Amino acid sequence: MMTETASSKIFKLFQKAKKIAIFTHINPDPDAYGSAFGVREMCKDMGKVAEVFAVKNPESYLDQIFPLTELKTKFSAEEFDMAVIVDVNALSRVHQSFREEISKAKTVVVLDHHLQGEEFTNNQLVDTKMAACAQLVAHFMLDNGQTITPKTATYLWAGLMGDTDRFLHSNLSHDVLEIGLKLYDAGADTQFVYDKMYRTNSLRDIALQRKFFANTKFNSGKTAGFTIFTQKDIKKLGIDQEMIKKFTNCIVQLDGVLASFLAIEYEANHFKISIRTKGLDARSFAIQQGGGGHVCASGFNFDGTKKQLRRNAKKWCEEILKMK
Ligand SMILES: [Mn+2]
Repeated sequence: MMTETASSKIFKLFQKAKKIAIFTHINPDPDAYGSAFGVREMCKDMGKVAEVFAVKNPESYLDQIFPLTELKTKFSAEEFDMAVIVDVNALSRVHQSFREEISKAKTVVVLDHHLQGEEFTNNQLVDTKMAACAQLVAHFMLDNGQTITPKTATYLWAGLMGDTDRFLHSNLSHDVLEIGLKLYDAGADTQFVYDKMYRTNSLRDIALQRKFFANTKFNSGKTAGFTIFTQKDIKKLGIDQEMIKKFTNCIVQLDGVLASFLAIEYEANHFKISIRTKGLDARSFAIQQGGGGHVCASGFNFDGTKKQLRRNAKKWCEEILKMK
């Protein structure tokens, strides 16, 4: 639990600033956007000028939940009093086009729930016990006497659902449910979020899911699986990376499967690997590979060809099963 003093100290910075720029990590997910737009709404309700800066991925369900047409892409530090970075605690994971200007910002604040970070600002509110950054933002608002409007509650709910996958992951806690209840009571449009995130399966989604299983290789015991999506696959399906991530959990959810890897090629020979596990320490494994994350959901990067990736993947499937 965050200390009261850290929270109120950071909140004072929000009170002082008039124009606030909000950032998040590259390839934003529901928690990234949910936290960013949640903070934006809080700032607006406080009478501030606030903008979210991000480079969005191609059209996906995220465009239907969040007002992504309002995203700003050109940031100039001198036009703002403060830069707030949510759901990421490393400047290297913020889009490259913003980094230089962020380093010139008068005040930088980080609101996050990841363990690994770079010390680039003292104004950090980081709590790794939070399942989602949106959960931390909700606490931040409530602890500092801010009313969560239905609009803000909906954004934060989407973030909370994204990072817990509707209370599915082992990051579920009393506090997650309590904050969920508070967002519900604050008027979060839970059905709207569920419809956009989980209930809308297009024919393209079904084709993608079929391709997902077709692209998955299992170890001999069928206890670990590995799925690769190359840029070629992605182009052929007419989709974007974010749409694939919707199915990240589908392999580990299979009976008997304890671990799954999903590799998505973002640039030529640059893959992002997502690990999902049941009762195995995915986080330690990811850290060994230079990545990070949570115990049951984590990730790392891999640079190399698909062939090299395949070879490594076989090894990873065996190694992760030992991560008890
Ligand atoms: Mn998050």
